[in-house]
Formats: sequence, structure tokens, C-alpha cells
Amino acid sequence: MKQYTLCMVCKDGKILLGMKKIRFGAGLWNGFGGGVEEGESIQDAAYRELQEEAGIVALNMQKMGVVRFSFEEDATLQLEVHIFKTTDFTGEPVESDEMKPQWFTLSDIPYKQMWTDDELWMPLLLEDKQFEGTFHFDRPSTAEYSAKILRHDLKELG
Ligand code: 6OG
Repeated sequence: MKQYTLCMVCKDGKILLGMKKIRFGAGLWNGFGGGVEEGESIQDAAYRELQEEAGIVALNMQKMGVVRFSFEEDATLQLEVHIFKTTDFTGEPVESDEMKPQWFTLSDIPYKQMWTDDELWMPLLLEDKQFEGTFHFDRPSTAEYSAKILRHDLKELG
């Protein structure tokens, strides 16, 4: 299963999300991340992707969870996403080719314009609880279509 990273930046009671402009998940707000490269550790990939997509350098990176995604429409599409949280960084978020960053207050997270799984695990991440899960969707979300979760399993660790 192909491995990806996803980093949530949480600082001063706010969360930094990016509007994804291209590829998988375009038109949705998400954390910053992407594919782990050959020979690269998952955590190194999380730092690299955050810098490439948001222009900031994380000063810490906590592993919060791993979620595995599959899709009824396409059995070959399977992703293992390693989710991190960072609470401090250097630099100022800047728009990249992939992402347009914006801060949201925690009471104002735009779940309606995010992947449908996020609303289920994000509260755990925000409370510093580690988790593991699997989500089986009908088909991928787009700006116009919200993927339906057909089955899921999410457990808090520890
Ligand atoms: P690139 O297109 O940059 O990597 N991703 C998901 N994120 C959430 N919240 N839910 C999902 O449900 C996701 N599937 C993939 C992982 C894709 C980026 O999108 C994330 C990567 O950060 C299915 O190569």
C-alpha cells in the first residue's frame, strides 16, 4: 500500500489548512503532505512535504495516527496515510503550486469541504490522542462530491 504523510499545524488555538489546488483531493481543505519517497523515512517526508507545500519548517512533529483508505469504485486505489501534528514552526505560510494556506479557529474547521473521514479523527488529534483507523469509501471526494464512508473502524490507541 502506498504511504503518504499528512501534517496538521496547530498553533495559538488555530489550525492551518491548505486548499488543495491540484491532483487527489483538489477543491478540499486538508493538512499538508504527500507521498513518501523511496529511501526516505515517513517522518522526514512529513517535514519535507510541509516545507514544500506551505513554506514553513516544523520545529516538532508528533505522530498522531495512521489511517488506511480504500475505495469501492477502484480496488487498486489504496492509501496508507501517516498523520502528524506540529505545534511550532519557523517561517510564514505561503501559497504553493499545490496548496493555498489559511488559518481556521478550532470551532470553525470547514469539515463540509474536507475529506469525510477528517471529522471523525480530527477531534482525537486535537486532544493529543493517538489513533488508528480504516475507511472504505464509495469513490474519491472532489470539490463537487463528498465521498461516502461505506465502512470504517477507528480506535484510539493507548
Ligand atoms: P499528494 O496528492 O500531495 O498526496 N489524503 C487524505 N487526506 C485525508 N484527510 N483524507 C483522505 O481520505 C486522504 N487521502 C489522501 C494524503 C495526497 C495527500 O492527500 C492526503 C496526502 O497528504 C481518503 O501526492
